[in-house]
Amino acid sequence: MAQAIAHPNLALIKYWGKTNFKHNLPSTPSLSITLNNLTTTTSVQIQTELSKDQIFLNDNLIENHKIISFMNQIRKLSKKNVFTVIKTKNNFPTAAGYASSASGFAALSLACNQEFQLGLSPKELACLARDGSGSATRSLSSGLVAWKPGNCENSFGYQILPAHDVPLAVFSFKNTDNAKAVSSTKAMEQVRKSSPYYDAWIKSTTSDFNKSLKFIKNHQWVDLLKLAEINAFKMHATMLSSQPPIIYWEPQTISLIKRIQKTRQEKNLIAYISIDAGANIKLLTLQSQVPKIINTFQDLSYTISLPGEGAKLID
Ligand code: 2P0
Repeated sequence: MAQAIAHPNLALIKYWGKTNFKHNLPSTPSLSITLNNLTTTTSVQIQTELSKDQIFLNDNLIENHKIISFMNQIRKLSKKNVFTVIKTKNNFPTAAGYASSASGFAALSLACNQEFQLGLSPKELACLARDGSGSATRSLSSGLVAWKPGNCENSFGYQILPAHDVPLAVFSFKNTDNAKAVSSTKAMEQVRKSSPYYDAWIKSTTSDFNKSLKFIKNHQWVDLLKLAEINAFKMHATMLSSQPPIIYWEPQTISLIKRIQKTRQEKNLIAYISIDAGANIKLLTLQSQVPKIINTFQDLSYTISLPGEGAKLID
């Protein structure tokens, strides 16, 4: 049996749009921060008597076509026609509002590499994780992680700065329990097909990505966070302009956006907003501002994450 852990990541510059669906090749470069305290633990065990994979999520037997098709790819790669028991657990406090596909496929790729003795290099592993779910390629690495468009062999997540050199913190607020109406895979495709702003988004976010690398190099952390907020809203603008429009936000999302914008001005806080394909808000700040932010949002429920490590095998 092989077992691995991985953390989710939050994109500061968003992956939104694909050039290839089978391999999750992105049309946009992205930049993310791996988050330390949210964890997926996944074990994979080959069991020769099985005739299909058995997948357990938090102890419940589930059907998951994305995992099955990923395991088919592993069987092909390894030339071993065997099935497995996969047990995966998320420790995510429900308050976090993170999808588990990034940490899930990062941990699964690592565990499969070991259990099937694939002998993949870190780059090959990062491409394999990307095939499972695009954002998973970024969860293999620690700290700030970039991922550029390219082909099957050269589009993968790579570290820009290790976790201990990144002075940022992320508050994940829980606004709503509503399940996502449209998956991000589907939403990306709808936007590509129907938003008149899609080409402008790709151009603009590519420029944001290049700026973000400069900000990191110069330690312009506040500039980086401001840019991340602008980038997240631009991504949502592509959804509002698609047909039919995709609106992930709930009324609580808007009220928290307004509150953060108002409070940061009044109290001179470093507090910027990021929102993924969902209704929950992430507040981006500097670690030195964490006590002030805690003090300001005492009435709300949230999780605080610091920059985290990449995926690794465990005993
Ligand atoms: C991101 N998202 O960069 C962006 C921002 C959501 C909004 O990566 O289709 O679950 O499996 O490649 O990785 C969510 O997309 O999509 C995502 P697939 P994935 O974090």
